[in-house]
Amino acid sequence: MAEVQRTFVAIKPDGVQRGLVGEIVSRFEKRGLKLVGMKFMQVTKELAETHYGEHKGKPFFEGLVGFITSGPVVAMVWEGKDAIAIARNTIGATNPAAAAPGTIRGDFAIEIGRNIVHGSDGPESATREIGIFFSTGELADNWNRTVQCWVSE
Ligand code: D4T
Repeated sequence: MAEVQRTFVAIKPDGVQRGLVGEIVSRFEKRGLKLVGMKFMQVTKELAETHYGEHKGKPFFEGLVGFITSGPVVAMVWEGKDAIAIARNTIGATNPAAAAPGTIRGDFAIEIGRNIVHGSDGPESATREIGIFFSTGELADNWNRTVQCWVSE
């Protein structure tokens, strides 16, 4: 039986600027995940450097921090069975040039520095990223998604 997980997903500044917020949120809703957190926010340099800490020192790090702080993002937490892998395969490969059609990146992006959405890559990063972006009180998990019985057995 798959484990119920939470994952952190963010629509990056390019996704917001391109008017793709509704489209992207809709894909996670339609897939069957439950929304437990969402906010429209400006990422500070400090938050960006913490979030992308594993990439510090890499050649693309400064550009990545500059990009993610260049405009507002939509930060979200989605919950469901195997939510981390499901969100990742809804998003598609990191490099949109290699992302399958039907995935968000495969449908809306063409290069890695403008890949419009982020999704946690494992349970540890999901916990870490949710903790960086949300306080406990900002998560609204005391609701039943009534269609859930039609999504999961
Ligand atoms: P994010 O974190 O944005 O969801 O991307 P991934 O989890 O799919 O991929 P990642 O951590 O390896 O990369 C983080 C972020 O850095 C950008 N990037 C990455 C880049 O601009 N150039 C590069 O060469 C790489 C490897 C894209 C995503």
